[in-house]
Amino acid sequence: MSLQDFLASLDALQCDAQSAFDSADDAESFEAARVAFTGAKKGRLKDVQKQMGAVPNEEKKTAGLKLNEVKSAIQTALETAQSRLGGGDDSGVDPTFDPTLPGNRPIIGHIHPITQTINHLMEIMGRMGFEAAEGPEVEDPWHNFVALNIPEDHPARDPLDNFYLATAAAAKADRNVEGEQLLRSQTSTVQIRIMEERQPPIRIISLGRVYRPDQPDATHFPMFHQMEGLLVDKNVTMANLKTVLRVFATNYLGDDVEIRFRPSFFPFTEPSVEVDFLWDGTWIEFGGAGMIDPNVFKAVGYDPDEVSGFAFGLGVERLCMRRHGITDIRDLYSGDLRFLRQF
Ligand code: FA5
Repeated sequence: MSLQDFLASLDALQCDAQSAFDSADDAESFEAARVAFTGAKKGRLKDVQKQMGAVPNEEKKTAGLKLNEVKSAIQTALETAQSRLGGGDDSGVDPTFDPTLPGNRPIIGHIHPITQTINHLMEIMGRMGFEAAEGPEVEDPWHNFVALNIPEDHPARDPLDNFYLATAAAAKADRNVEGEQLLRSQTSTVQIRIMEERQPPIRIISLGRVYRPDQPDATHFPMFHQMEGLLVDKNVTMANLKTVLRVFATNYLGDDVEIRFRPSFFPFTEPSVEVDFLWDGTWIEFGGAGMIDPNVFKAVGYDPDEVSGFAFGLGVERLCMRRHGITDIRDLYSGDLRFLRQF
């Protein structure tokens, strides 16, 4: 068969197939056209393809190219007819899709119990007029220690009790850069930052993460949260501190909570106390508190003869655990959703 004859039969095939698919107006006529032109056994395309064997070898390349063109034109005509008639794969409807089956329930996000506790604490303290304030988690020794009346040789500054950061350059030189910057070990840093920025009267709380290289156990974790409170004004007394903490505790844990101050020591408060709450028959230490030390007022440029104030710092995890009956702090950070979804 000459190349010309082969190309002519391809043209005729394309022309006939095009008009058959274009004029198909129901499933039956479409199916008839499909079998007649593209059918695996008796389809005309198959026949013409067979004839290519008779085209001289040196002209087979041209013949093959044309054959592919015609094949894809017929396929396009078939698909166009198919989608016009609303059937087949192009309809966009998956034939295995059953709209009557129940849907997949989406997984709804969940607020972590510590975040829920933080929101709750802010709400209670907000009702007593305490405004939320924030400070950085990476701190300098001035805000974490010096301004808080913690001198250079104080054990609280020991490298073993803090997460000091190595600067890139110092780390490269393998130098000990203790004292440069650290992850804050307490939220009391925010007291300093706020007093440096503002003048009294001040009434703030700060809720955030703090870090200590503590061995994890049921009540300790190396990263935990504190709620810092600071009130500075004129004639502030220890009775004001106790009232604020009592109102807080009864709002958070219930009317039957009792509060106890135990004498203690913090370099930045004088006098200082440990704050315990009695709840469900047990006394538990929730944090520390006291009247702001005159040296702290001096460090931020306040006159200690003019102003007075109190501060407290409570462990947020301990508060959350007490309220929800959680017995191991590590459960809060295990990432186990079966545990977290309970709250
Ligand atoms: C302080 O951090 C003082 N800054 C508190 C303070 C503020 C005193 C203002 C006076 C004025 P302390 O180190 O005791 O204090 O920690 C306070 C509370 O944090 C503890 O009572 C406890 O509830 C919690 N806490 C301490 N270490 C951990 C830990 N590793 N994991 C979980 N909670 C902790």
